[in-house]
Amino acid sequence: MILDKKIIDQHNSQLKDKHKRAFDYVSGDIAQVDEILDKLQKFQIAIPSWALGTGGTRFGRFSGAGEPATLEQKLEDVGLLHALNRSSGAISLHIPWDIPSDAAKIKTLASSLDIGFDAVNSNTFQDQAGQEHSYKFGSLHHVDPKVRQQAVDHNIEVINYGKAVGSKALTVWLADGSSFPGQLNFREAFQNTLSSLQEIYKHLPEDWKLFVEYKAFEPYFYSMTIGDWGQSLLLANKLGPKAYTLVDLGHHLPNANIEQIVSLLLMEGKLGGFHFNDSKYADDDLTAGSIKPYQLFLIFNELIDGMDVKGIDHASGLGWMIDASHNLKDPLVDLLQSVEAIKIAYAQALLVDRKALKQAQQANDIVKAQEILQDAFRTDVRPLVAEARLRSGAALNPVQLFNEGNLRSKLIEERGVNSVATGL
Ligand code: AOS
Ligand code: ZN
Ligand code: ZN
Repeated sequence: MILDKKIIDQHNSQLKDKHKRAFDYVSGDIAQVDEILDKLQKFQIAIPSWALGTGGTRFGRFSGAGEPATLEQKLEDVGLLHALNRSSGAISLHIPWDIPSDAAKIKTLASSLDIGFDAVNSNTFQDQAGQEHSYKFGSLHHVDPKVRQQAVDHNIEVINYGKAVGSKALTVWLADGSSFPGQLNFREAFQNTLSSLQEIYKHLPEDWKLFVEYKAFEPYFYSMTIGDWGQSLLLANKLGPKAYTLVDLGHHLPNANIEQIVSLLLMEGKLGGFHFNDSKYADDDLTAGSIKPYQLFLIFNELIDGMDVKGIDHASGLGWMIDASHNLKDPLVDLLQSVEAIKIAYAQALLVDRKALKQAQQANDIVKAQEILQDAFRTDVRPLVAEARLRSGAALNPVQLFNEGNLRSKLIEERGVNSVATGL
């Protein structure tokens, strides 16, 4: 491990006094501060294997140096993030990019780093070498039953890899859609998708969940066969109790009210997983909270409200994950920033005075309601998030430590400049 506990302690003792002043200042006015810190310590956000390397754009890819070239190295990267923030305790694998050929070895390595395995992801949006049928015109929705069967078989294979490492969920995201009117019969495409998913669902272990991800457009620009939360929910309801909708924040048409969507999905007991990221236009996969932090806060505000009404555990009740792609920043730094932004939004939402908000709503006191929300949003909760990290043995300022500890240079020393991650 390139990050010694001693280095973390040293870093923390340097920042200790400044942190204490900031923490005392903000916590002085918060009655339930220990309860909030406890929740912050428990809250974990899974890291997708494909975000550990530099992503590309349509126009090119400028790989960073010292990227993880193997699954073992990807686990080590997540282990490093987790050591820095104690909030990234799981990795989400993507098949075929991350095949755990020796599952026992991979599990041992993961547990030595104190990380678990989040949802496994299938890939029917690319053709793999030696594959019999092409996904050029889709996978689970395809007009040809042989192509559908091949895609179903792949998903079953992914479940088996997931079982081997101890995952408990399968995420299905389909690049199935059409770019021209008339290309597809919508009803047939939907029915084909449903029957393919039903086949996959049959192979899901008892204690597993199936997450159905939707996306408004891209790679196809006229229609997507699972294009919005309505279509995903329709499928999840028809599939059964183990199927849920997965919300990726970047998969909506511009200005969609995502907080309203998550609130209703939660109400229906059908909100399963999350792909956190941020965007200005669509599926930009930018750092969480980098463009619309107020939206992220409003989403958490609805999540907490809904989870508390239903008695759902904040830390484990839903699948929290980042889905990002970095082509300018160091991917690890970017992930640290995303986790931080998510925890900040969570902490702010925990501060909302829910009783007072309810009263304001009942009295149609709009001004009061806005004041309550914005009062929480404008509280600087960074010292709370830092204190939770300190109590968990992590770094007070993970990004600073990553840079000052020259952690990327150490990874380059180990792996070489030209080490490039597999993935998109
Ligand atoms: C694609 O737009 C989606 O967000 C998916 O979750 C996808 O599977 C992921 O980006 C990995 O390829
Ligand atoms: Zn996603
Ligand atoms: Zn996406």
